[in-house]
Amino acid sequence: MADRVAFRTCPLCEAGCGLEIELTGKPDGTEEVKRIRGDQADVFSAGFICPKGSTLKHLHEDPDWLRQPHVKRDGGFVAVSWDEAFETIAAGLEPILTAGNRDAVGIYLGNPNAHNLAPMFYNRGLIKSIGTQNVFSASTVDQRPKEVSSAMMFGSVAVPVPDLDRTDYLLMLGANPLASNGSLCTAPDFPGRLAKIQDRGGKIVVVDPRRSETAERADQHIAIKPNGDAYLLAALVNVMLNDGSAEPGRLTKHTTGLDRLPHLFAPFTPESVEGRTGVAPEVVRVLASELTGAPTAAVYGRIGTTCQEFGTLSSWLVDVVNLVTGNLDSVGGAMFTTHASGQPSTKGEPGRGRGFRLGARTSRVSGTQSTFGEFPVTVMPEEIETAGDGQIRAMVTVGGNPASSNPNSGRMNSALAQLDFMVSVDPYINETTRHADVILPPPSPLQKSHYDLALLQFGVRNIANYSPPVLPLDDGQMDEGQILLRLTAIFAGEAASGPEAERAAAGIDHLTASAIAGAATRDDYSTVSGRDVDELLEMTGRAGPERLLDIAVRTGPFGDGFGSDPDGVSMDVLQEHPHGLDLGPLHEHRIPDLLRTPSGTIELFNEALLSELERLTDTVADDVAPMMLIGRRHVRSNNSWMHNVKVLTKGRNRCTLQIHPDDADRIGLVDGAPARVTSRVGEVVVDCERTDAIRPGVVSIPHGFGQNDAGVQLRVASEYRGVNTNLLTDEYLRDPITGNIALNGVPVEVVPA
Ligand SMILES: Nc1nc2c(c(=O)[nH]1)N[C@H]1C(S)=C(S)[C@@H](COP(=O)(O)OP(=O)(O)OC[C@H]3O[C@@H](n4cnc5c(=O)[nH]c(N)nc54)[C@H](O)[C@@H]3O)O[C@H]1N2
Ligand SMILES: Nc1nc2c(c(=O)[nH]1)N[C@H]1C(S)=C(S)[C@@H](COP(=O)(O)OP(=O)(O)OC[C@H]3O[C@@H](n4cnc5c(=O)[nH]c(N)nc54)[C@H](O)[C@@H]3O)O[C@H]1N2
Ligand code: SF4
Ligand SMILES: [Mo]
Repeated sequence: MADRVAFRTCPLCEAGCGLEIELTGKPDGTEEVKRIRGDQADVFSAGFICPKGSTLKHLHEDPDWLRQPHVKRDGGFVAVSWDEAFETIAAGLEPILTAGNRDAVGIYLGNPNAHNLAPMFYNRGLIKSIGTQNVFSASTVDQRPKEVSSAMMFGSVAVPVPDLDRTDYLLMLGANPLASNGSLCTAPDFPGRLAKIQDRGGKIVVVDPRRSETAERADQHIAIKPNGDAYLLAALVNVMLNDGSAEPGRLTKHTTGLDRLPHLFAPFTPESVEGRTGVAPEVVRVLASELTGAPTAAVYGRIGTTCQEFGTLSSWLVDVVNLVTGNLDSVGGAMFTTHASGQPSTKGEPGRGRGFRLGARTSRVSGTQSTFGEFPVTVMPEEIETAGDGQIRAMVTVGGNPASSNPNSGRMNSALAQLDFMVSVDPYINETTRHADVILPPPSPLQKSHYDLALLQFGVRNIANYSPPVLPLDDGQMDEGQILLRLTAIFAGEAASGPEAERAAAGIDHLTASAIAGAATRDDYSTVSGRDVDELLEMTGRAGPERLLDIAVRTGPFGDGFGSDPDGVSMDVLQEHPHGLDLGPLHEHRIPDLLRTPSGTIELFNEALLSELERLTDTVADDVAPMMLIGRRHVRSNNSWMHNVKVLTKGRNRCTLQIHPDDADRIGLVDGAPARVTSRVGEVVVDCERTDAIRPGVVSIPHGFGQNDAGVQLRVASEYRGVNTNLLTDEYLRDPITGNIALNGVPVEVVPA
């Protein structure tokens, strides 16, 4: 029997499932987790859970999860006090900061930041206090092309999500939610939601070079060639324009550029693109007529469409198809989530804004343009290696493992090894943090509060869900928000240790709260317009991230406006709803109010997109590489950092090279034999797995493995038989608009090893 049951949202992936956590008391007064199950009462996940969800207990108890700061001495790490760690950081940074150019410090933010409340609020202040232009994040090995295409069209990062629960027809490209549980589409129990589409007579089509777990369950699988998506989508538009079925409906009057479509899409006939897609013209024509003929339909693209050479163009084309089929912003189509804690599309004047500008800055070495204040990670190594004013000499990593997750790991590792100083906020000594001089470990997920500030923006329903920490901090641990505030204070020139440092951290927290509240009071269209900031801060009656969340939610679209709508949402209300607050299905007809473009319309074209369309036109008849590498995810792993959980890694080796039997026979590879895979940048030797699930001419290796490098202290993960596929991915193979890496479609050679 449990002594206590706690409820908490799972922070491990974008699905955000509700967990029911049973705890028992121990004689020393502390508590132990007995069992973790899906929370049947969760308003969004209704009991669904994947094999990773219950491993929050294992993460919490993992002996390799650091519980004290670690400092490198004589080549090894030793545990120290927090004050000592922060003093070491201040001393290590001193020569770099006094030299003047703040660009000498780079910062990399990894994926877990998007799943953690405190960093979502405090990282911005940290970046500001470092004062560098060298800001990098996992976004540019991931979804940046989709954010940019959305911002170009709608004026802010408003990413349409497929209305899974009401659609009649779902076309998914480069997404495998049966393994990933969904991405840029927050939908706990994605598999169940897909099954219901079929149960109600709808159809699911999956476009993927591999017959993925999702393709297996779909009604139709289209085995496209890697990088073929932009050509395929362009051909769909071509067919719809030619047969007159393209009909944006009510959005016609809210869109600029529709008249240019016929001319620009004329080159992309189903016949002309076949060489690039490997898809028969007849299949394209049927797909086009099914999309326009279905009562409602949604097109959804993910990693296979963003992490490829036409990332932004493919992402844009997904929504062009949603638009011309009349399915954008309407029920059952591709819709916009209304996020309780607010988002750019719910702030400022409805229907108009400054829009999106590409490349406010250019990088020092290669002149690569920034997006949303960041440079693509593809330029991080060259910024570290290349001497000159502004060369990166120190790095701060927060919840990221670029040495494993970023392209050309060989080069990335040697770049990180060249730094004068490095600080990592991270629980593990892994491929990246082994290069650090100081590691500052956050507590485990069970010791943190949670609210999916980032991911509920992409919900297939409007949901708000707050969880308090399940377990307290142990002696000697520090809250992740505090860690970030203390680090921020050091860059701001404040004290690194003692009560003065704590006061400085509290001061920065207060500034953060004032800034968030101030932005709302200065917004003429907000419910707290003109109110007094200090009064609002006082009214929250809370501290830290909870105070910030209270402000965000109360000034958000469902908020109580600090009194203006007594029935509205606040932290008090969220705390009264431990299973989450369901704010209903997605609202249709958000356009035009949602738009933040200068014209007040959906802007279909700009110079960058036109030049990519031209490149698409110019390359339509080109040959593709004879063998191309793509990635793969498995439900039991999570990027590079959960292979230390034994219950997840047991069983057969999942880090294999999947190869079609025809290719394997030609090359002379039997099942299980070692294959040598070579790309422009590196090579790996990996066990081969013959399977007809993959298209001939394509091989697949999952990422996040190969964690046995010297210095890595992950007892379970280091024993796993695997290789790092990012030794093969090429930092110069990228989407030209965003610089986002093309992790898929990497030309490789495969031979027996
Ligand atoms: N279990 C688990 N869940 C996760 C993660 C994890 O590592 N493990 N990671 C999380 C993260 S950070 C993210 S971003 C999401 C990603 O979520 P998804 O995008 O759904 O994840 P993937 O499984 O990588 O699916 C990408 C699919 O694209 C296919 N593909 C590759 N190249 C192409 C191409 O050129 N065209 C097309 N059409 N398809 C292509 C691949 O074969 C693969 O099936 O998953 C999240 N969830
Ligand atoms: N070949 C290939 N490479 C890929 C991908 C692919 O599909 N194929 N997918 C890409 C994608 S979509 C992504 S998002 C990136 C991810 O890239 P990264 O975010 O750089 O890497 P992760 O593997 O997610 O590593 C997360 C790090 O955060 C730490 N961590 C875990 N929990 C916490 C926490 O609560 N707080 C802090 N501070 N740290 C924590 C872990 O120890 C680990 O070091 O990988 C990319 N790499
Ligand atoms: S699908 Fe699994 S990892 Fe993702 S939130 Fe749900 S339980 Fe957690
Ligand atoms: Mo990701």
